[in-house]
Amino acid sequence: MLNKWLNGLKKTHENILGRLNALVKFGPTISELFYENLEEILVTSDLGVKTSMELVEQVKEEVKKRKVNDSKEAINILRELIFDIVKMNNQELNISKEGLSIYLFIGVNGVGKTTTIAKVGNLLKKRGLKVMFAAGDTFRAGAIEQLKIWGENLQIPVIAQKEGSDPAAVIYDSIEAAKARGIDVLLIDTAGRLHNKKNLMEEMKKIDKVIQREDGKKPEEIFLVIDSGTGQNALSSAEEFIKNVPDISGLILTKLDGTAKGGMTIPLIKELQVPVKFVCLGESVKDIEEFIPEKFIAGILGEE
Ligand SMILES: Nc1nc2c(ncn2[C@@H]2O[C@H](COP(=O)(O)OP(=O)(O)O)[C@@H](O)[C@H]2O)c(=O)[nH]1
Ligand SMILES: [Mg+2]
Repeated sequence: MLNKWLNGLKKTHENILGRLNALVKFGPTISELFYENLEEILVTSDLGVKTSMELVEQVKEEVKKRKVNDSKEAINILRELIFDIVKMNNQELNISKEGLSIYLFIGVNGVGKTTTIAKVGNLLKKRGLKVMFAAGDTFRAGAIEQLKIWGENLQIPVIAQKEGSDPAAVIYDSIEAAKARGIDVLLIDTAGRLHNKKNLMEEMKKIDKVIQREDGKKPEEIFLVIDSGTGQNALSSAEEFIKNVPDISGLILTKLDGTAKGGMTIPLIKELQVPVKFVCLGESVKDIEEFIPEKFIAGILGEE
């Protein structure tokens, strides 16, 4: 299980831990240069300027307090401080005790929404839940087809209409069908285009209205799917989304396997106050993990 994390986060691990180890080798005792280099490593590992500076300041304080002068010790302190940030994350899924739960997936085109729906659907099905997909991204024919193929492979029913049809109508259909068939979790794909904010908000309002009317409550989860490869840009993009869709309940980070920028997870958790619920560590349907802080830390900073 930990192997999956180590493999999936290999590039980030090599980027951060590789350079931290080199730093310790280069100067076994703590100096001003050590802190400068440390900050540089954190910033260029996509922890963001703000979080990096704060972390270095905290390391300095702790080093003083604990009367440490070994740079290896300082790195251990850094590890504790990073763990303090990520352990605030609560990855538990919201699921209604009775009746239908609705999970809505939003995010920029190409980040991995449709693939992630397949992964989460498969995971929930394995846990014994009855799941269904709704092809709410009616903007591209490819997206509908892609979800149908996943549905066939995973033997999960898919509710879809033609390309260009109204997403709200597909969602309406899917809620009706899910209720009729006693489905536990309905996973809804969306086009979620951010490059046109007004469009996104209008679409979200419409979707929200249909769900409220048909299901009588808010979705149990609104997941913002984020491509980890976008590094620091992901933070500002996520902030935009949250401003426009304040009910976002969880983040899902995709493509961590393909990037050295996994450090972005840390400022994301710290700044957004929205938990990371899942991380995706590859393209196959099994490459998804609940975000477990201990495993994430071991994945990027190695096992203690
Ligand atoms: N390596 C890797 N590729 C991924 C991951 N998640 C999605 N992809 C790929 O990213 C591409 C876009 O995914 P898709 O689900 O169509 O994105 P959408 O437009 O947001 O629905 C596809 O080629 C996926 O196979 C992941 O965790 N790791
Ligand atoms: Mg899609």
